[in-house]
Order: sequence, then structure tokens, then C-alpha cells
Amino acid sequence: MTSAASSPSSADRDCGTDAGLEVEVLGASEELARRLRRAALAALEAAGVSDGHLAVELVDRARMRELNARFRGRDAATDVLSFPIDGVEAATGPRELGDVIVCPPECSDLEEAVVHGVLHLCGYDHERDQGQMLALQADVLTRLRGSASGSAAPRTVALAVGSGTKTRAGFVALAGRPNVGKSTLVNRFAGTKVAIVSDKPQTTRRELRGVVTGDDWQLVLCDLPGFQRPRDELTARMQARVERALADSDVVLYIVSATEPIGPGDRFIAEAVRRAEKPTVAAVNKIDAVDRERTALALLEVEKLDLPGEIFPISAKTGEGVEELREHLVSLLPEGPFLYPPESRSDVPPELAFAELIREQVLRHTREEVPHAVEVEVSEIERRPDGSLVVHADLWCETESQKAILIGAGGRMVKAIGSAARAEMAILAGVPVHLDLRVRVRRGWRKDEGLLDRIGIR
Ligand SMILES: Nc1nc2c(ncn2[C@@H]2O[C@H](COP(=O)(O)OP(=O)(O)OP(=O)(O)O)[C@@H](O)[C@H]2O)c(=O)[nH]1
Ligand SMILES: [Mg+2]
Repeated sequence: MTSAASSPSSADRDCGTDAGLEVEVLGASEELARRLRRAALAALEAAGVSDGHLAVELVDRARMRELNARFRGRDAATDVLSFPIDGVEAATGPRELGDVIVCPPECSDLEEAVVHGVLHLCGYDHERDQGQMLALQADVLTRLRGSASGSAAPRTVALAVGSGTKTRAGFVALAGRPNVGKSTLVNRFAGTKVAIVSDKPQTTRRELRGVVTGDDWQLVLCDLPGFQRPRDELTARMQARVERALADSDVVLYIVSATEPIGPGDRFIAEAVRRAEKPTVAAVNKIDAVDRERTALALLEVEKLDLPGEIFPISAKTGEGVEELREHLVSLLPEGPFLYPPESRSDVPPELAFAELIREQVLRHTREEVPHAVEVEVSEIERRPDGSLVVHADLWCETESQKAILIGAGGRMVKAIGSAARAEMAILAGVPVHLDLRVRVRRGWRKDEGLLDRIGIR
């Protein structure tokens, strides 16, 4: 270490290697250390560094202020500092790359801060490179999170809690069969529309996160695609994403629907949840749609799955039981800094949020194979002088006949989809939205790995 930071206990250390790279994370919980290590490795890879040892250390405000005073002559705590070490060949082990010091109470996003610090360490400088570093940073975060990300430098946010207060924060992965109500529950928790919802199974294709923050806790809910056996590259990626999210979560929330008996799909997921070996909570959703007897039976069926942890009867639709579930989830969170600014409700960037609102209307307006054959990409969002937005979007399908259905007689279908989506987009944006929507055939997009990469399904 270049800095004279106090040495954390061994329980706080996470050290891992990847090819010739070694990244050590100090001062973070096990789960957080794993995430930050992955972020650092992704940034090193993007910068073309393939060997060396790097340390990421989390410090409190007082320590950050001291480092700033000593090395930069500034009496302030900042979000991240990089201390490169050039050309020092260690006697044993990989060469030293340097240290990235991160101050969680000053960060809006810890992964972003680590990527930012590592890129600086690798010689990038956003103040002089005309956007090159921030573009690379956005690219790394996109790859890490499987969806488009912003490209701003880490910014300082004031947290609602003082630095002396202990906070709890962590990731809760929602695992359950398609259609049991995972996205509806995330929206209910976040108090806003984070994820689109439909009565068609496999609505959710990417991991989206909803954020709920209390005085001294923050729950990050990872809405996941309904777990399933893969059929093509798209569904294989969706399932791989779910497995990774379970492994990366602090708590797993297993969800079934009271309206259907527990089936092989639910048991398959219960197995994956058990394998993840995380603190687990189960919820029986949609109790508003069944009588008490059926709810009791569903609770019993879940009990027989023999998962660890408590079981909650809830209705994501009406909110019944959701507050009790939330309190219990918070009690299982590890102690740690907030992971998002307290005012955040989701991590979904505007392009993706708009694309999903359009896809939601496609799901509402079409049937059979069409909903699953459609993907939406927002290519551009323009702001007009009057403050309104112009959103350019492509609606892909796989065949000419699907295109004909989507356009409809006299263009009626695409108009109906567009105007319903536009209304939702205007609510989200808070300003009027003009939508330029084109229907295009893109054969086999569900198998096109390059394309799936580009649209963030990883
Ligand atoms: N009655 C009732 N319906 C619900 C409830 N929660 C969700 N639903 C409905 O169930 C359907 C599926 O909800 P989603 O939230 O999209 O389900 P999901 O688990 O995210 O589905 P995938 O994304 O396909 O995995 C929608 O029609 C919801 O309106 C509930 O508590 N009660
Ligand atoms: Mg969903």
C-alpha cells in the first residue's frame, strides 16, 4: 500500500486473481468485496492491463480527508483517489499497479467509483482526454451490469446518515418462475415503475434493480428474468444472469404464486436457491386472488420445499404483507454503506426504461409467438427547445409476417402501441414525448450474440 491506511482485519479482506491480475479489496463485506473486485478487474481488462497487483481500500470520511490533505493539499473528503505505482517490480508475485482509495459515504455508486479510480490508475484522465475515459468507464459499467449505463464521473452525494451511524445495505435477488409477480413486487417496493409487467411469461429479460432507502438501510432489489430451462441464446443468457445474480446477492427472495400449485419449475428454482447458500426468504404472492384456504395450502407447499428462512404471504398488487416482508429483508442485510444515492429508485438508464415501456405495450397488444420475438432499441433521445423529448426507437421482430402483424391494417397496431407507450413515457419523463417508432425485421436476433451483447442482455 502506498498510503499509511490502517490495516483491516483479515475478515475484511477479499483477494482474488484473474489471469496475471491480483485485486485485493480491503474494508468491505465479503459480498461487496466480490462486486468491487469484479469491477476493478473489468476496468483493468478494458485498459489493456493483463498483469499486476492492485489494492482497493474503503475508508471513512476522516481518513479520506487526511489523504487529500497530505497528498493533494485539499482539506476535503472526496469519493475516490488513485495512487499509481509505476514500474515497481515486486521481488515475488506480480508487479504493483497501485491503490484505489474509495470513500463510500462520498460515493453515489461504489462500482462506478472503483472503475473510475482504476482507469485513472491506468493513466486515463477525463479532464484532458475529450470524453475517452468516461466513455470507457460507461462501457465497463455496461458490461458489468448488462445494461446501458451513464457516463458521468462519480459525483459526491450527501447521505442521509452521519458517518458515525451504522447503516445496512445489500442486494436482494428475486428468484421465481415466470409470471409469479417479481417485477410487480419490485415496483411496489420502489414505489415507481422500475420494471415492466405483463400477463405473458418471460416479460423480464435483463436484471433491473429497484432501490428502497430508509433512514439507516438500503435495499437493492434485483428483478430477474423468470427462471427457466434455456431454449436459445437469449434464454440461455437470461438463465446465466439469474445464476450469477443469486451468487452475487446478499439475500435471496424466492417467490411463488398462490394461484398455481407448486410445480417442477418452482422446485427447479428452489434447488438453485438452495445451492446459492444465501440467507433466504420465501414469499407466496397473489394472495388477493385466492381464498384463505388456498393461501394456507400454498404456504404449506412452500414449507415442504425445505428452504431455509421464513415464508411470507403477500400481494404485490394490493401491498398486503409487503411491509412485513420488507422489514424482515432489512434485518438480513449486512452492515455496510449505501450502494446508491438515497433518492435513487432504480438503476435503469432512460434509453432502456423507454425501450421497455414500448415493449410492454407490444406485450399487451400482441399474442402467441409475437411478444417473445420482439425487442426494442431506443437509438436516440433528443430534447427540443420547448423541453419535450423526441425518442427514436426500432422495434425488431424476426419475420415479415410478424412485421405485418405489428404494423397492422393501415398502421393501426403500431399506432396503438406507440400512443400507449408515449403516454407512459411522458409520465416517466415528466415532459411531453414524441415517439418515432419503426418496425424492422431482424432475422434470428435471439441467437445473435453480438446483438445481444450490444443491447445489454448478458
Ligand atoms: N392478482 C394478482 N396479480 C398479480 C400480483 N402480482 C403480479 N400479478 C400479475 O401477474 C402477472 C405477472 O406479473 P409480473 O410482475 O410481470 O411477473 P414476473 O414474475 O416479473 O414475470 P417474468 O418477468 O415473466 O418472470 C401480471 O399480470 C401482474 O399484474 C398480485 O399480487 N396479485
Ligand atoms: Mg418480470
